[in-house]
Amino acid sequence: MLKKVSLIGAPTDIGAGARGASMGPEAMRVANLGPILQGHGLEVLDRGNLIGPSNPWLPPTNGYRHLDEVVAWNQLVHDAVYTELSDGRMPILLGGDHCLGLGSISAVARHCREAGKKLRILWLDAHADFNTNELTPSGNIHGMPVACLCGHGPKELIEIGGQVPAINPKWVRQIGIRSVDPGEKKLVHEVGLEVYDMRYIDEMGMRHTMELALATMDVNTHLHVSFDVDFLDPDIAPGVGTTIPGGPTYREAQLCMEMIADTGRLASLDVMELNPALDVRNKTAMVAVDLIESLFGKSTLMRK
Ligand code: HAR
Ligand code: MN
Ligand code: MN
Ligand code: MN
Repeated sequence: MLKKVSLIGAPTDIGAGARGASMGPEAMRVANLGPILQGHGLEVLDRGNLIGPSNPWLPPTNGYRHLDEVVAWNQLVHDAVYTELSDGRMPILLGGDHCLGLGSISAVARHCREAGKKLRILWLDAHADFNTNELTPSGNIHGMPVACLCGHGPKELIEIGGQVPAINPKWVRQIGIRSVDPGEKKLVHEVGLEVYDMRYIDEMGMRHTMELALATMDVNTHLHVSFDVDFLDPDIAPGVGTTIPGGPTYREAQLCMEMIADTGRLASLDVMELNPALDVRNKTAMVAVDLIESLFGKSTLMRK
């Protein structure tokens, strides 16, 4: 069966602490994402870019920076992702900062609810993105989407998917985490999020980590991957707004993607936080495209 995918550009840095993620979608296109996926036998439609409010670059109010604009962008993303899923196509959201994971995953959760599918979410990130307006050190909403999805956040945001909470924290596995704020860490423990942090990956290895993170999936599972490019070690991925040292190497990241591909359950994807203003000759975009190829089954394996 021909797999149909749709690229959705969301050119905004509305939830971020640095400008530039708004250029992410175009950098992914320049790195040839569409044609490369076609080369792997996928039918690729580029839906172009969503058009939302510009970034007024204001300080936070009530612990949120640009809340109204973040709501507007997430509503646009929700509707676009939901439309593709309803059409039987796999949405690939090209961010844009990670606040948009809320719009994307709330749409995926709605689709799964209606289709009677079991949802699993892999959150690949250096950060837990589980802040609230009271816990956040910055007010930047890209540090809050997982909390919002789990029902901790402002009404306008948490209601976007039509049900509060949009997801159960038990559906989430976070991988690569190495920067969590003190209050955020407490809340992550309270809700019982399954987190494979870098210490775990260092000690147990990526293979064992992914075996656990991908367990409990079955033929009825919709697997969503939310790939924050700052998941990767800054040595291979400098083009992000919030680099944190000590991330997965190129080989570890490849194995992670290959093991996801092996499940055959990938059904939606976000590629977030790519910041071309901070990149070096688009190399982070090229690494991201290379890893996405692995996610769709490119393999360096010799064995049959
Ligand atoms: N935890 C910090 C904050 O909330 C930094 C969040 C950075 N988030 C991202 N996305 N880059 O993962 O301000
Ligand atoms: Mn479906
Ligand atoms: Mn993130
Ligand atoms: Mn991050």
